[in-house]
Amino acid sequence: MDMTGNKTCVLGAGRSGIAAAQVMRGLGADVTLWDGKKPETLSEELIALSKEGVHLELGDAASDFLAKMKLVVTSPGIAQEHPLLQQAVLLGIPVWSEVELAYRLCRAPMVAITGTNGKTTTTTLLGELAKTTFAKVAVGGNIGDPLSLQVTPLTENDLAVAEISSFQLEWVDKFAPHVAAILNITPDHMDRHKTLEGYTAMKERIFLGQSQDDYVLLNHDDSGVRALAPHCKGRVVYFSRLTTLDEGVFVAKGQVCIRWQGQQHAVFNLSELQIKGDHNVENVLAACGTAFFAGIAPDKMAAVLANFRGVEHRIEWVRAVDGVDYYNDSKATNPESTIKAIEAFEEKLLLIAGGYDKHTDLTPMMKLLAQRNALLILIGAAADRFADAAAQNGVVTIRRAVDMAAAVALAKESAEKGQVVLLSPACASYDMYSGYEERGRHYKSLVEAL
Ligand code: UMA
Repeated sequence: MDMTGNKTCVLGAGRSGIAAAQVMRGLGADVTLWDGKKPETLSEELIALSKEGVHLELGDAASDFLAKMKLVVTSPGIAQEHPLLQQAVLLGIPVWSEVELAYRLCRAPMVAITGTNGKTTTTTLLGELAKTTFAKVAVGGNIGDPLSLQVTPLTENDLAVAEISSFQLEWVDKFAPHVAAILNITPDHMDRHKTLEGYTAMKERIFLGQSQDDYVLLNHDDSGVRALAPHCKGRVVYFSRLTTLDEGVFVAKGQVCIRWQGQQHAVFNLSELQIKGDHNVENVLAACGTAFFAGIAPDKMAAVLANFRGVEHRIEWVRAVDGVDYYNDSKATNPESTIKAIEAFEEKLLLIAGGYDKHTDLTPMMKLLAQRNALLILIGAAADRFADAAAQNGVVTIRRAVDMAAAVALAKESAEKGQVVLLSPACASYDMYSGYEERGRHYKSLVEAL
C-alpha cells in the first residue's frame, strides 16, 4: 500500500498507536500522532518517532489538526464516544482500528480469534501449530504485539495469527480473516459496550466481512455463540467439548477429532494435555479447528499439543513454598475467567482478587468461592464491591490487603501445606498497574522473594 504524502492521524500513543504510526510512516504517509497525555510525559520512543518525522499532538490539544486528515487510525483503548473520533466521523474522515490497518497491509491469509476468555491461549497454541507448516508465522493483536507491525513482513505463503478484542473491532470495515473463531461470550467490558447485546454485536464483526470461501468456527457449547450462526457470511464450523458432531471439531473417547467432508481425523489424546481445566480443552479444539482450515495437516498437531505448557499469566505455576503452590492468573480480568481458574483446582484455594472495577456480576464467582470454602484476599479499587458481594453470597473468610505485597504476605501467612494460592483478579489492573502483564510479573517477583 502506498501512502506517500497522505495526511493520516493516529489516536493514542500506546503500543498500537506507535506501531500504526511507524508502519504508515514507513509507507510514506505524513503522520500525526495524538495522545491525551501531557507533553512532559514524552517517552524515548515518542521522541524517536518525532525525529523520524511523525508530528506529535499531545494533551488537550486544539482539535483543528483533524480537519486536514485523510484517514484516522485509532487505538483500542479509545472509546467510540471520544470527542476526536466523533469529530472525525462528523468530518467524514474514514476511521480504522489498528487491526483494520493491519488487515489491509497483510499479504498472508489471516486467522483471527476472539471471545471473552481463552483468546491468548488459543492464539498462542495456534501460532505454535502454524510453525509446523508455514515458513513465517506472525502472531499479534490483543495478545500484546501490535498486529500492523507483525504482519508487514509477511508474504502470500505465510500465515498471520491474530488475537482480536471487541475494542479492536469497533472500527473495522474490510476486515475479513480467512478463518475466524469465537470461543465464548459472557458479559465483559460493560463499562465500554454497556449491554451484552452491544458487546456481542462488536464481537461478531470478526466475521461480518467474510465471504463463502472463508470459515468461522463457533463454540457449539455456548448458546450465545451458537446463535450467531445465521449472521455468518463464511462457512460455519462448530467445535464442541460436550457433543459429538456430524461435522466439526469435538472430543470422542478422550481424543480431539476433526470430522470434515466425510473424513475423520483423530488428532490428539487429551490425557497428554499439560494445561489445566475444561476451558483449555475448548481452547485446544478451537486451535485445532482453525489450524485445520488454515491448511495445517492434522497429523502435525499432536506433537505440538503434547508439548504446549500454556502462556504466561494464565494459570501459570510460579513456585511451591512450604508445600503451597502459587499460581499467577493475572490475565483473568473478568469473573468468568476467574471461575474457570477456580474450577481448574481441587485443592483448597486462597484467592487474591480485585483491581479496576468493570462492574460485572460477581454472584456466580462468589457462590463458587463460598461452596469451595476458599479464603478471599481483596486488593484494589473494586475491593469494597467485591467484599459486599462475597459476604452476600456466603464467602466466610474475606481479608483486605493494601497492595499486592501485603496480599502475598497475607497469603503466605494463612496458607497451609497442600493448598493453592491463586492470583486471579476478575478485574482489570489499571488502578494499580499499566496492564495485567505488569501485575502478573509483580506478583511473581513477590512470590519468588518469599
Ligand atoms: N489514550 C488517550 N485517551 C483515551 C484513551 C487512551 O489518550 O481516551 C492514550 C493513552 O494515554 C495511552 C494510549 O492511548 O498512551 C494507550 O492506548 P491503548 O489503551 O489502546 O493501549 P495500547 O498500548 O495501544 O494497547 C492496546 C491494547 N489495549 C487495550 O485494548 C486497552 C492491548 O490489549 C494490546 O495488547 C495492544 O494494543 C497491542 O495490540 C490489552 C488489553 O487490556 C492487553 N486488552 C483488553 C482485554 O484483553 O481485556 C481489550
